[in-house]
Amino acid sequence: MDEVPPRRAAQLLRDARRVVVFTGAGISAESGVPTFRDDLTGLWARFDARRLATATAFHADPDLVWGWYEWRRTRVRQAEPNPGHRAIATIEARIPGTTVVTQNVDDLHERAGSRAAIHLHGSLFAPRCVAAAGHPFRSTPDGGPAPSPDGGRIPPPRCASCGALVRPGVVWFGEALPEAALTAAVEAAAACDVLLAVGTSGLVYPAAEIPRIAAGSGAAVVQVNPEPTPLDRVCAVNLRGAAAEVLPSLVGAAWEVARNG
Ligand code: BJW
Repeated sequence: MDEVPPRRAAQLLRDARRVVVFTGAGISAESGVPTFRDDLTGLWARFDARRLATATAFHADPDLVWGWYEWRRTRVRQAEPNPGHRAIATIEARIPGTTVVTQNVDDLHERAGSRAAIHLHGSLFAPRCVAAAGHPFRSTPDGGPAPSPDGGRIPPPRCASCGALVRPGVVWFGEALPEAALTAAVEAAAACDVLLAVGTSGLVYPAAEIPRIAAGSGAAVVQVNPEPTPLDRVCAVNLRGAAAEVLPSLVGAAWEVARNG
């Protein structure tokens, strides 16, 4: 970490009126949800993204892809928000002009108390059919076969409205991000005083533009990540550490600063 407690970041947060918290898989790592690109523990260290996270892969082997996403959905259901998610909900409560923008497809921000997180890459909990209309699919919570990890096949259900295959409601490589979500995220980033970038490798576009847009518009970018990332150079402060430790300490320091000075 640059400083303990991170005084400069705490002061930036205390003085901010409009904050964007931009999160990636690292925020959920300490809840037991694997990241994508971490060596050894990341999903892409164990699974081939080309066979699982593209529309082509789904059409080639829908049972494989649906089974993998059911396995991940089950893992997320069993996970709990960690102190990092809860610290972000505290920032929202303290600074009403806060927007949470996440690349994550889990629901841990919501379960920690965040009100209206913008999901740039969709959700594990919003499957829809593959037809152009994309009819939402209402799943029965625990109805289907139990998912098994490492490639257990499960046939996807069919859409009750049109009979098309149901697919995970996430954004795969080569697919457009949901337009309203991306527009809202870009607008919030362009207008904020402080952007907190938490637990993202900053490698996947267009989401990775969000902190760069904030920096380019004059915001102070504060990054929380145990590792260096390509975002380091646009950051005013880099806090090297795990989100579940750094964020509660940052929030504590911000309002400690507010009380003392
Ligand atoms: C911790 C921690 C702890 C660990 N505490 N931190 C420009 C240049 C080059 C390529 C492109 C470009 N523009 C577009 C592209 C192509 C592509 C792309 O970006 N490719 C790059 C990988 C090269 N982008 C796309 O295809 C996007 N679509 C698109 O561009 O469409 C164009 C279009 C327009 C109009 C019509 C049609 C098309 C879509 C991208 C979709 C990404 N989807 C995924 C999968 C979602 C579903 C699923 O979950 O399976 O989204 S990929 C995966 O990466 C997932 C994530 O949201 C995303 C970002 O990953 P994230 O969150 O940063 O995680 P990691 O693992 O990378 O990093 C974790 C970090 O946490 C690390 O830094 C750790 O150090 C840290 N950490 N423990 C804090 N305790």
